[in-house]
Amino acid sequence: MSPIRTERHDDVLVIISDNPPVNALGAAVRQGLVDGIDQAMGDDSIKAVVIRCDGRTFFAGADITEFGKPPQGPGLLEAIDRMEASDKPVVAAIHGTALGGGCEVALACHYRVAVPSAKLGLPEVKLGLIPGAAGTQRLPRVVGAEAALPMVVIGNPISANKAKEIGLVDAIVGEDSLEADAIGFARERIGKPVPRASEGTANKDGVKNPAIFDEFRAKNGRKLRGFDAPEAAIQAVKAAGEMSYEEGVKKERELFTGLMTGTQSAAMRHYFFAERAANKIDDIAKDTPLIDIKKVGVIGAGTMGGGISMNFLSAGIPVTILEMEAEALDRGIGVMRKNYERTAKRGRMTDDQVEQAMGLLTPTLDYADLADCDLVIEAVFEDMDVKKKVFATLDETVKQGAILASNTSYLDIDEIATATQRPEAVLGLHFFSPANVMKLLEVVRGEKTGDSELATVMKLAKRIGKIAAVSGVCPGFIGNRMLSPRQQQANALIMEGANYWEVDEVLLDFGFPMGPFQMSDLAGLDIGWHRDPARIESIRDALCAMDRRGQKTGAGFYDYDEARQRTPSDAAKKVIAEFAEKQGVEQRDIGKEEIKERLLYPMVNEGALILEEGMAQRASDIDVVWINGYGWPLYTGGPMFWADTIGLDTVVAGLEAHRDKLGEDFKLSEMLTSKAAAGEKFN
Ligand code: 3H9
Repeated sequence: MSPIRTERHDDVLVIISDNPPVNALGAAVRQGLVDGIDQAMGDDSIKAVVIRCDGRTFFAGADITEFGKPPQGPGLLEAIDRMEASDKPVVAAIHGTALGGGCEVALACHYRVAVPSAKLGLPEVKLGLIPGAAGTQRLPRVVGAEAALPMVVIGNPISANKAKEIGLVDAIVGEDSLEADAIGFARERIGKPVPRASEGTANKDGVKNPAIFDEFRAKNGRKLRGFDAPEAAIQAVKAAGEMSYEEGVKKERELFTGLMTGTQSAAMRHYFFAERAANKIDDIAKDTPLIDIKKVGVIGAGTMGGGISMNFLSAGIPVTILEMEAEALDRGIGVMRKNYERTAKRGRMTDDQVEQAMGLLTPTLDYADLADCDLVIEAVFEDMDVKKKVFATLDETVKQGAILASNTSYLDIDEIATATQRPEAVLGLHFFSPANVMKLLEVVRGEKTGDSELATVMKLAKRIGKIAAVSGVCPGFIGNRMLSPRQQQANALIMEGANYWEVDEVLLDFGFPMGPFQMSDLAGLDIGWHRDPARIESIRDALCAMDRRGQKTGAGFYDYDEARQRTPSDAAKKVIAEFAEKQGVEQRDIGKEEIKERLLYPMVNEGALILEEGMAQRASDIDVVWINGYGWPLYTGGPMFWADTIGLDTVVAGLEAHRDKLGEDFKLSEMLTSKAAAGEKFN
């Protein structure tokens, strides 16, 4: 049965798509649209057309699962060009999200009406693409190049009201009367000449002021670094002003096809599905009952506890926050308020919303106040004894049925659970700092963690805007466990003579936002330092002894100027060489290729070990963790997808070549070697 049906309302034909969950524009939908338009064109008694969708949203885009497969049925552009060609007015009636191909459908309609809650956008760039059904050519002709640029190049959707403001939407209609209002709107346009987006001239703003393209590049350069699609998107929007519509569409097609066949888009499409898969737990029944989370307790009002609390407050969930001392409690709450106020100052929150969020916060010094919480998260000092004491107290005070979570980044959740009489209630919720900003939530599943508890936190993660991935209990879980061999190799490499700034550069060039030595300088080299300048057991000790303690002292591995710009330091390089000599390590020249292989291949190997041990459900979960928690570049698809791209045999050969440098504890993953030998991939 076709997902498209039509309904007559006197002289107006309503074409309706019912293709759950998001009305993606697959082959059957495209065919149905063509048939619907043909029906309207072939029937003189039909004077106008409305296109709308059933379910939760207007078309949310092309069907991404069709990408990379042989095309079937009419192309999207062909289907929507027929709508625009019609002399009878065609109205898009938009609710939910009109995204990508869905927004292109709307643009090919002569008019667009939307409910206030609707959103419109061209997010193709987030899949490493640009719009491929004339979106880059129609949108600027309707709203101008300047307004089109952020929509096409950054890809964030805009609200219906904003769309009305820039001329993308013609009318805002009733939230509950979309169809009737759209039919009324269409009827008023019967017999009048129809406006066609392809004939619009708003794009000339980019011709009058061509500087807008370079200004846009300059303003967003950092955000777009390394990605191919945004530059193609800029070129397509620019072309809309310089070329005829037909030529512009050809140019768009060329750019689109180039991106579609490249590795970046494959990686980003992989990530799209990976993020959604990561929220699913294979061995838990879909109908597992969930625990209603109405109130959350957080233990610790430090940076972490405060940040964690803000996630819930922002989502409208009341939080009781506990500290040991009134002073620390006040300080923590002050910091939270300041963070919210800063967000408000930047226009991303209203003052009312700040008060609303802070109004949901209850400070306390008394564990008894946590008794009726449905979820308690501790964010106290990383020490097993301290954590166990906290959990024993929670076991005594918090109601049965509540979830008891630890924010530990490496401690054994199963051991923590032994401090309670209810290990099924215990799990890990590893937030990343700053916890109110970072997207990743590593959910640690203990041996005895209950299904309801686990399913509940996965659902809750979405509610608070986090991207969750499940890890089993192992030291460092997925993320930190894989960071460890990289850090170990970074340290080994500089001992062996690699320039530390080149180690950083290799990771920056790869697409990470920061290298390990920049990171150490930023964090401060004296974190956990024993403070005895005479005791030199590591490069860090040697640098701290010289008062090179990182950015805050103006020098660490690098030298820093007033503007905190870094330059490599000969002094630091000498310290490293001297320390290596003292340790009997001979230094040599090490090239960037070796640095890259030794930093990244052991991470892939560790990821494979994690899979082999069943600590991650799927390779793509590992990609989700590294992209969202550690800055692994999205356009490579994450460590496991990247390994698939370069070939697992290449990774194994590299690991074998460097094996004597990978440390005594290095263990080559059997899964990795056997997959490499069989020519298989992780994903
Ligand atoms: C495009 O349009 C190219 C054209 O310019 C050119 C063509 C020539 N296709 O996200 P959710 C699935 S590119 C296939 O959890 P939400 C999704 O995998 C496209 N499947 O829901 C999930 O499946 P499952 C441009 C899709 O309510 C289920 O639907 N458009 C697609 O949190 C529910 O999704 C986009 O990039 C799709 N297009 O969010 C928009 N979209 O249940 C992509 C979703 O098996 N989509 N699925 O895991 C989204 O941003 C969100 O899905 C949306 C809903 C905001 C719509």
